[in-house]
Amino acid sequence: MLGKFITFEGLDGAGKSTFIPFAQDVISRAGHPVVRTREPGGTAVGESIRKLLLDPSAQLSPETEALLMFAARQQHLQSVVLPALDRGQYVLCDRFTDSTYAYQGGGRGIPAEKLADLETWVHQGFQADLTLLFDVEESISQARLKQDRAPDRFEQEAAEFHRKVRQSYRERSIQYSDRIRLIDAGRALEKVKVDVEKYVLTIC
Ligand code: T5A
Repeated sequence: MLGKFITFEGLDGAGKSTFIPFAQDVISRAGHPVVRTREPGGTAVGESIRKLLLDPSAQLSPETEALLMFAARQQHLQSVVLPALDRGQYVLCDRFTDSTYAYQGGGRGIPAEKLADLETWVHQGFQADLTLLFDVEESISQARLKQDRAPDRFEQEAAEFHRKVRQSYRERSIQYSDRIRLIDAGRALEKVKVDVEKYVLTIC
C-alpha cells in the first residue's frame, strides 16, 4: 500500500469529528494527499446500512448489528479505502473495526472470537497504520452530544453500556499498543490537538 490508513475511535461525543479536520490539515501540510470517510458508511450501500443501524425504532439483535457493521465495512474497504491507499492517499476514517469490538463486543456482549472470524474474512489481514483513541469519561461524552437532535440508537443506550464500551476500548489500546494511541480527550481542545498532531506526524 502506498498510502496510510488512520482510524479515529472513541465514545459518541468524545471528539472524533472535531479533530479529524485538524488531522487532515496536519497531513496536507506535510505534503500528502488525504481523504476522509466514515463507518458505518462511506459508500451508498454503507450509508443505507448506517441509516438502519442508527434508527432508534429498528429492532436489531446484537448479531444482526455486528453482521451489518461488517457488511458495510466490506463494501467500504473494497470500493473506497483500498483503492485510495493504492493511489497513495492518506485515508482518515471516522470509526473502524475497533468500534465493532467495543460496541458489539464490549457493549452488546458478542464474544471477541466471533467478531475475529468476521474480521479475518473481511479484512484479509488488513489493519490500520495508526488509530487515535479519544478516551473520555462517559458522563463527559454524553454531556457533549448535540442537544439539538434526538439521540440515535447507540446514543440512547444506558450509561452502563457506554461504560462497557469505554472499558473495551481501553483494553484494546493495551492489547494493540503498536497501533492504538490513547488520547485523554477530557482535556481542553488545544491540549488534545497537541497529541493529535504529535501522533499523526509519526506516520507522515
Ligand atoms: N458503531 C460504529 C458501532 O456500534 N459499531 C461499529 O463497528 C461502528 C463503525 C456511529 C455509531 O455507530 C456505532 C458507534 C456510534 O454510536 P458516529 O457517526 O461515529 O456514530 O457518531 P458519534 O461517535 O456519535 O459522533 P459524534 O459526532 O456524535 O461524536 P464525536 O465525533 O466523537 O464528537 P464531536 O467531535 O462531534 O464532539 C462532540 C461535541 O463536543 C465538543 C465538540 O465541539 C462538539 O460540540 N468537544 C469538546 N468540548 C470541549 N473539550 C474538548 N476536548 C472537546 N472535544 C469535542
